[in-house]
Amino acid sequence: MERWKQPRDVLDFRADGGIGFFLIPSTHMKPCLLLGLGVSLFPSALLADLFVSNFTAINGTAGASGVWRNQTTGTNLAIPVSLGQTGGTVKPVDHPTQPSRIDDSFPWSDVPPFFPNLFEPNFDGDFINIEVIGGQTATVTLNFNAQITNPSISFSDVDVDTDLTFPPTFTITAQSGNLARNGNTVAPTGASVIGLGTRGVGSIQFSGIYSQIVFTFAYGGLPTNADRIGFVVATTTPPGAAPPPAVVNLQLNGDQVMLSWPSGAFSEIQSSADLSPASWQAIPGLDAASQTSWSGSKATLGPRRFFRGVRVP
Ligand SMILES: [Ca+2]
Ligand SMILES: [Ca+2]
Ligand SMILES: [Ca+2]
Repeated sequence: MERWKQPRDVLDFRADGGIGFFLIPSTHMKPCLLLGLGVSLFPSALLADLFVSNFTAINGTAGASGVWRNQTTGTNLAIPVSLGQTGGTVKPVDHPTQPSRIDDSFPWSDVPPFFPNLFEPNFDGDFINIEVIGGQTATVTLNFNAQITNPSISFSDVDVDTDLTFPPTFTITAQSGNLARNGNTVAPTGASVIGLGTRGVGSIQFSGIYSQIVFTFAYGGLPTNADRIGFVVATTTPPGAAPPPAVVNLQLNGDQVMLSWPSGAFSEIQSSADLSPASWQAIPGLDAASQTSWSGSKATLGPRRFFRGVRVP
């Protein structure tokens, strides 16, 4: 049943040794988009359980943490969810006028004129309230610690001067409410919603399997102003076990150092003579995304060399 609660968010109504070759654990520098599935507009899954991000703690101004929750059965899962951000401020739960909500009380519910598709899904959940000063941009990362199929993210209270941008590897299939999309950038249309005026409210549907959602929150207002937005993530597919991270294998064969890795696991294989972060460089001439092996001579590589696989946007 759709409920006629207003998603009214008063938060913004204020003014607003020796010779050796080493492998380093591979790093994933971009969200793991593992698989693309063709799915159309906001599928109605009336019989499926709803799984949502359930935050249980605000960790200073930089982030929040919690677990996945089966909203249908009211059961928390033993799968952590974490949120980190740079460039903005996560508001505390005890802020007198602009709190984050982690007590599952925020009504992500439809109101006219966007009934019945302002938010999808509709449920009482959390509202992680992130503030960005005019002219600044925050980068928000949600780590799922699981494979999440076809997630949606719902937003409330997005200023008309705010852009929300997702990486080009993310596949967005739909948006609801008064949100409009240009490529992977979402912004309010300016159409009015009861209780919120022209501020953006609605959900964004992704297709595919994601272990992470990343977006930038850029507020183009004056530096004396700030925008605050809240959001929550949901899916109707049970969170799947996260796959083990891909690794680069190393073998020595005479003078040859031989590397191999799973097809498509990395966009670059990097090497370095030491572990200083600035020293890593992609192996020249190697397209790691389409190739699965590489070899080089120890004589050329020098007395010590480290290797790692990396995914970059
Ligand atoms: Ca919660
Ligand atoms: Ca709805
Ligand atoms: Ca706002």
